[in-house]
Amino acid sequence: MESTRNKLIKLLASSGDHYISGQLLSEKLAISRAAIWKHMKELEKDGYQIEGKSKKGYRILKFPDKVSENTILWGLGTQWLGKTVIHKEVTTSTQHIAHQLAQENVDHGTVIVADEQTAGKGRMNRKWHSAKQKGIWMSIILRPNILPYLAPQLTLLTATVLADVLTKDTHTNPKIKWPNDILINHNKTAGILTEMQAEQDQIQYVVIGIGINVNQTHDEIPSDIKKKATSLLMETNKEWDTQTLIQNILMTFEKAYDAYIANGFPDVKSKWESYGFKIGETIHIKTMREQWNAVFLGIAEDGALLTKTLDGEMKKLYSAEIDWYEKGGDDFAN
Ligand code: BT5
Repeated sequence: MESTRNKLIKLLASSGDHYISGQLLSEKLAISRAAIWKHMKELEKDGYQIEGKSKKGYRILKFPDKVSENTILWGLGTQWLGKTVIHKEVTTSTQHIAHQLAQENVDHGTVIVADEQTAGKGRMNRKWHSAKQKGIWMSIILRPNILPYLAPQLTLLTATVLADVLTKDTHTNPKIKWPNDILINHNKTAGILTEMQAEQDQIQYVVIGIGINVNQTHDEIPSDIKKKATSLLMETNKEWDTQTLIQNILMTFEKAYDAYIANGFPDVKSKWESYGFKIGETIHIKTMREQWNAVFLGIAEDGALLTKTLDGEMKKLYSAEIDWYEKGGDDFAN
């Protein structure tokens, strides 16, 4: 059920610059005027600036520019995703919190968002830089009724969601580098980390971690990733409201996920391939033990990387790192 706070924000927002009287608010929300005043004080803590004038009523002067549980929930048009949002100003990693909560049986669709992570992580425990209020650092808990071996498809699905939202909202031209990187102009803007807890043929839960560089300037990108990372600000010369992006990601994710559960992987595969980086070109593939060059054909029905080696052998890969050959250079860039 929608909370009183959400209803209150909606009423205030819908009256725009006009005042809405305390009397009317208390009638519509069926609470006392003292209770309304208390809610107003709470909203101010979330960064809303509200003007209250005697005889006239209340109006919003400024919407929050910081993320909080309430500001994400407000205006979030989803059915099940993000109905519980947990926001932390600072945490080690939203993945850690998500695992703890998932083991305590929180709902499918619970979302954890942080302003800053002190131990943000990538795959194989690599470091993920997550500076304060510079990006989106969030984890989604899912309890999908699919076989565990299909869980990597959720990474590919998430990548298409991020690519869709970035294309639509920021008018950039994102590409997906298999399996989990979103690149803009060849540089990494976002990464996805899918972790799973499963028993035999049943998934207990999946945590999808999403990291997006939003408002870092070139100088704020840490030196170890300067050559290969970018942010939305750097690509568009514009600061972006992380809250709106989070809401759009959650709304787009919910639709894509529901369609995937209903119809399977084919639509995700074709969308992924429409954003796929270097499809049809020669890439460099590295696994723990070997490395070689091959033509990247696309992704298989199960989400694996589909390649053809230079001597014509088709190969499906489930776990590998890929680089690409920069024309005219001696090196493979990553
Ligand atoms: C990823 O791993 O790309 C997955 C990143 C997932 C981050 C999210 S944030 C919310 C949630 N909580 C977490 O703790 N994690 C998830 P991988 O493909 O392994 O890439 C890691 C590599 O990307 C690092 O080794 C660096 O080279 C590079 N890198 C680190 N921080 C970066 C950043 N902010 N932007 C771009 N590249 C970065």
